[in-house]
Amino acid sequence: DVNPLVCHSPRVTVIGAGKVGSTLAQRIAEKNLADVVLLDVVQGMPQGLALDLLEAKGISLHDRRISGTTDYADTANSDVVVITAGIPRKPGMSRDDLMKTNAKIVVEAAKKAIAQSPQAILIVVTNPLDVMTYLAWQATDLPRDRIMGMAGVLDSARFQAFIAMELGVSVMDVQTMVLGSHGDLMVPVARYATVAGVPITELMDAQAIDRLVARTRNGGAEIVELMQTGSAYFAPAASTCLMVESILLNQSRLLPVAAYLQGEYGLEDIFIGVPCSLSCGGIGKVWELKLTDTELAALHTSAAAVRQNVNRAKEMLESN
Ligand code: TXD
Repeated sequence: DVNPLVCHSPRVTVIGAGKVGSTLAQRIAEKNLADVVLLDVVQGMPQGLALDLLEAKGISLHDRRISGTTDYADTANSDVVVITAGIPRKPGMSRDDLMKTNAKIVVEAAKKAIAQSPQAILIVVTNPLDVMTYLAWQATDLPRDRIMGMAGVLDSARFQAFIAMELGVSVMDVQTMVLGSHGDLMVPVARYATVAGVPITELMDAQAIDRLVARTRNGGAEIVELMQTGSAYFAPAASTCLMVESILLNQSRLLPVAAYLQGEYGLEDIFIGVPCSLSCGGIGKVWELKLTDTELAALHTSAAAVRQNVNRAKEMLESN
């Protein structure tokens, strides 16, 4: 007789075995966090990637099971499901151009995955992020603590990297908090950015801060312009892995994630980036920070754009 508590390995399903999905699978396995199921629509591709990752196990020294599939039945009983399926941005494309194609993909993926793993915590990564997370929530009817979108961790990591480079300090001493939607209207809160506890407003002038804030807002596009054939995936996968880790290890890390709001920050019925603690139940708490009038107005402007796009996406889905 096996003890189910001892013998249960956590299981993470990653839907979409593309750049972000496959890099995420590698990180989760190599950090020994969970067994990973990679699912994609392209027959053979997730199986091939899983085999490739499996063949590296002896060198990267972990024992996690990694499998690839095109069949949702193989994802059953996952603890966490991450949706990265979709098409990424091409040069000149806005995140919203992706909306129609990705809306259909995400709704289908969310429904099929949660049907197999009704207890799972769902993390959406596909763009446009805040809109896709809302649609996935509607499609699954998950309680709000078990569904969220990844964007704020990535945007904060970018802001963190730019501050460290600007000041010539270790990135490990820099802490940042980027709120709002994942897009041009995101809200990097400079007041809450610190270097070893010192607010950056004490360490650089307003012009420099504005420049870094602008680069953070443009962070995704900067990489798309350079790469031409795809979008960023190392930092996005690392950011998603951090959320998965905080959940699976029950760490309660305070991270900005796209969460369903019910009145917090004066917003409701919307998914948008706010600070949350992530633990084994998903979102343990949505933290309501004190924002200045300007910061709150920026958050509301970004929420208004998300709301408009959610409505457009719903119309697109209803029209065919
Ligand atoms: O901060 C963030 N949230 C993001 C979001 C950061 C980086 C990337 N972001 C978005 O993630 C990006 O705009 C895309 O919408 C997704 C995935 O980006 P990635 O760079 O990984 O794209 P790829 O390499 O094209 O991979 C997408 C995979 C590909 O293998 C497809 O075959 C697969 O998705 N796909 C599907 N899988 C399962 N089911 C369906 N229906 C499906 N359709 C496509």
